[in-house]
Amino acid sequence: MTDRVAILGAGPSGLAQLRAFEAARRDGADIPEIVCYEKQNDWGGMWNYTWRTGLDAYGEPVHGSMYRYLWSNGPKECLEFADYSFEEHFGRPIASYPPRAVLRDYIMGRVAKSNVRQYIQFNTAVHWVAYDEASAKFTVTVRDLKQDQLSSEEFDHVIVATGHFSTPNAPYFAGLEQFPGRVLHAHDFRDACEFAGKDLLLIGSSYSAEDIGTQCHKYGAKSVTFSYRSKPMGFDWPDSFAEVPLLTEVVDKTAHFIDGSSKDVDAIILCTGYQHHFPFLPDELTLNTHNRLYPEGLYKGIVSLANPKLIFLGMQDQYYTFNMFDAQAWYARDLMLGRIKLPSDEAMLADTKQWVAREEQTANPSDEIDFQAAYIVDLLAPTDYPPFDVTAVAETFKAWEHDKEADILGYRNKSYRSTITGTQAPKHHTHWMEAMDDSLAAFLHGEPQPEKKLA
Ligand code: FAD
Ligand code: NA7
Repeated sequence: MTDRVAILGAGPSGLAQLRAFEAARRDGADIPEIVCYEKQNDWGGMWNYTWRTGLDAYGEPVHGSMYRYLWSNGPKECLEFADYSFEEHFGRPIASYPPRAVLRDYIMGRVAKSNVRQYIQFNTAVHWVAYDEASAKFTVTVRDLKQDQLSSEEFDHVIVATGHFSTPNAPYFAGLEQFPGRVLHAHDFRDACEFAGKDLLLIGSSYSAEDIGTQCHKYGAKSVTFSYRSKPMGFDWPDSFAEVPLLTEVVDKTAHFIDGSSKDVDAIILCTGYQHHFPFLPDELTLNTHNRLYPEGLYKGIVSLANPKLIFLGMQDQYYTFNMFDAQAWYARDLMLGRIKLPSDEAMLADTKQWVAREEQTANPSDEIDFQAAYIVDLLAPTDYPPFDVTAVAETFKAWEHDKEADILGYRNKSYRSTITGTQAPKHHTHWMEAMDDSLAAFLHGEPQPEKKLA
């Protein structure tokens, strides 16, 4: 096959694309020539922890938004690969909520067993993608960060797998510039210990606010106040937490809220989400969307309606993660191998509109989970991805939602059954609130830490 494919990014989505091609190659298929560009010095994407914030060693924006002590915020049974179980990777069943290093090890384990690393050019940042109608080819311009050199190559397809949780959405609030403490976005949050003994204000009411707030509490924050724009999270928080409506202004250390209440705080963390940001794409190829389950402009949630040879992976708001990226990558691979044919532009637009309309009918997390499950079932139908009970995973997601509602600080002590192996996960040796060491060694081999009794 003479086609050339560029994969931008070697995080879970880019690696899923490499794995999908590798599976076809092993089955005897003729696969295209692949080049994967990754600006970090290793694969793993968001799951690589970095202490850096702002710019990296070469002046590129730091990709990482993950922080120390980050544990999976959903059961691992909901993100398990159908072709590589946790049990296969670790050689035994493990608990349902692993910390970051353990999940990273799992993602890496699958690709390390194939020879796909050879396709990746590390320390290489994509700077521009152009499409030429006459030749029907893309030109991808990259900078070799170590050599500080630009170069360009031509491709028939471009897969954008650069993630969308790296460029902060950072709104302004009056008085922030005179606030005497730290003001930061969740993207730059690294270590909860910095905030021990402090009164914290977190703006936002979604995953980042919830998780950073609970981490800070776990590592000794004095109080955590969440300020919401639309609605509170509504969990049964311990006494040192509060949920208040939106911040209006900050005067010295005092935060004022729209209901007239106020609170003196030591630091402010903007947990206000991220922008889909593609500085390497021209206007006519870019994806304009907010964080939603079915971004407009993408047929099957992946194929650009602006140019169907341009594919985006992982651009959805995510319940399903790694296994959804696999479904997308298998579908995208089969398009590029000619196994799946695209319908007319009109049919692609009509199909996309009906999914977008369907998303708009969702009213609660349970509907959203069912919606994303239906999307994945639709994607997988024409592919040879191994059997994967998407609906059973949706039920596990609903159990997770329920367990969170019941106990926001204790839900990570629960365990669930793998739909891939049928194994019920063992309980972890230590309750999450007492598990202060988030290393792989402590998780897999650590001694149980006794549960502290509340005074
Ligand atoms: P990413 O992992 O973001 O990878 C994108 C890759 O593209 C990176 O390696 C980056 O360096 C590279 N890249 C970007 N721009 C360029 C460029 N111009 N040139 C070259 N390379 C580039 N998911 C879960 O399943 N469970 C969790 O518990 C969970 N917790 C999360 C916590 C936080 C704080 C965040 C931010 C996300 C969390 N997620 C979680 C979601 C997470 O984003 C996905 O699991 C997954 O990492 C997405 O994979 P991706 O490959 O699409 O993007
Ligand atoms: P999300 O899930 O996109 O949520 C963003 C939150 O920020 C949400 O509560 C928004 O409120 C809030 N927001 C956005 N803009 C504003 C302004 N201007 N003022 C106040 N509040 C605002 O992002 P997260 O970072 O929580 O999660 C992203 C990923 O990171 C996720 O997959 C996790 O696993 C980790 P809204 O509800 O829209 O009113």
